[in-house]
Amino acid sequence: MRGIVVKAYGGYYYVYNGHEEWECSLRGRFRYEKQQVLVGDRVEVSLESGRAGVIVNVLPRCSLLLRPMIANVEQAVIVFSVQRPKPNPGLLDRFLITTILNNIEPLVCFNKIDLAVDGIMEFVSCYQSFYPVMLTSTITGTGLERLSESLRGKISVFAGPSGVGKSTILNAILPGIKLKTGEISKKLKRGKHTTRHVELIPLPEGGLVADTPGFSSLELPELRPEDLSRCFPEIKKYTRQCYYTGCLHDKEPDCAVKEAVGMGNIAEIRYRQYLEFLQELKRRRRY
Ligand SMILES: Nc1nc2c(ncn2[C@@H]2O[C@H](COP(=O)(O)OP(=O)(O)OP(=O)(O)O)[C@@H](O)[C@H]2O)c(=O)[nH]1
Ligand SMILES: [Mg+2]
Ligand SMILES: [Zn+2]
Repeated sequence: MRGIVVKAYGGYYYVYNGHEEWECSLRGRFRYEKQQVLVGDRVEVSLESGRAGVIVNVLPRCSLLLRPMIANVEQAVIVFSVQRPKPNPGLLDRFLITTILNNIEPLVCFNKIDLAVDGIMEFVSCYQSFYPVMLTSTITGTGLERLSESLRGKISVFAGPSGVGKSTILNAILPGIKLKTGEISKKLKRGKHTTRHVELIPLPEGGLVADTPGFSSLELPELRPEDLSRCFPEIKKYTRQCYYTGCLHDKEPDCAVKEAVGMGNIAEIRYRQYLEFLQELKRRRRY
């Protein structure tokens, strides 16, 4: 039988074949070879009685998300709330870069739009032209149906800072699921890291989705400074028109990217974020 590992704990791997779940152990050789079996891995199982089995083979991975460790993720729903907590643009851009470099499709979800404040749509629109963006509220129900449709048939993860409403959204769109959610701490206006373990949940109309614990910082992946512009679709569009090949769009003259920023064709805030990451990658290189 073939299936996907949907959760792992206590030394057992739970393998879902599209209909039912099997409790599996690992064949010895995986332990010698130190090959890790991860949630999301497609595996071959030799069946034993009573819905138990042994994982005998792990098929090659299409993608690997490191935090949390999940294999074969196709889509990352990157959730930020428009308020409580306020979005952190730098962190959103870090999530986007990580996703793109891991061959995972990003979908940006701005949640809690029932709390929307002035100016937020301007921020949202920086992303709307270049990434799929959805606006949702679990209070009014806005956008939940569309979001649910975009999960169909894929392996998705919900990622984003703590307290933005990832688990609440999943509870609203998954019938019969009750993930733990947390109150926002009044003092810190932050979440309290309610979600802790990783599990892929089967969707009624096909596909799997994982809720993940929120985090508030994210290292940029291994990346050469000259490759950073590939991770900003709106910047990438202009790079071939720069005078210098290998232009980093910082201090160089005749830079088409800086020109586009000046004309308002690239959002200032995204360009400034690009420069900040560029410095970070250059510093890293010096050590
Ligand atoms: N106003 C408003 N509050 C929401 C909305 N969605 C979720 N919340 C609230 O936000 C708080 C945090 O929600 P969670 O779902 O626990 O957040 P999370 O992203 O899963 O947080 P972690 O598991 O810690 O990463 C809860 O009090 C929810 O009721 C929304 O659309 N509007
Ligand atoms: Mg949660
Ligand atoms: Zn340039």
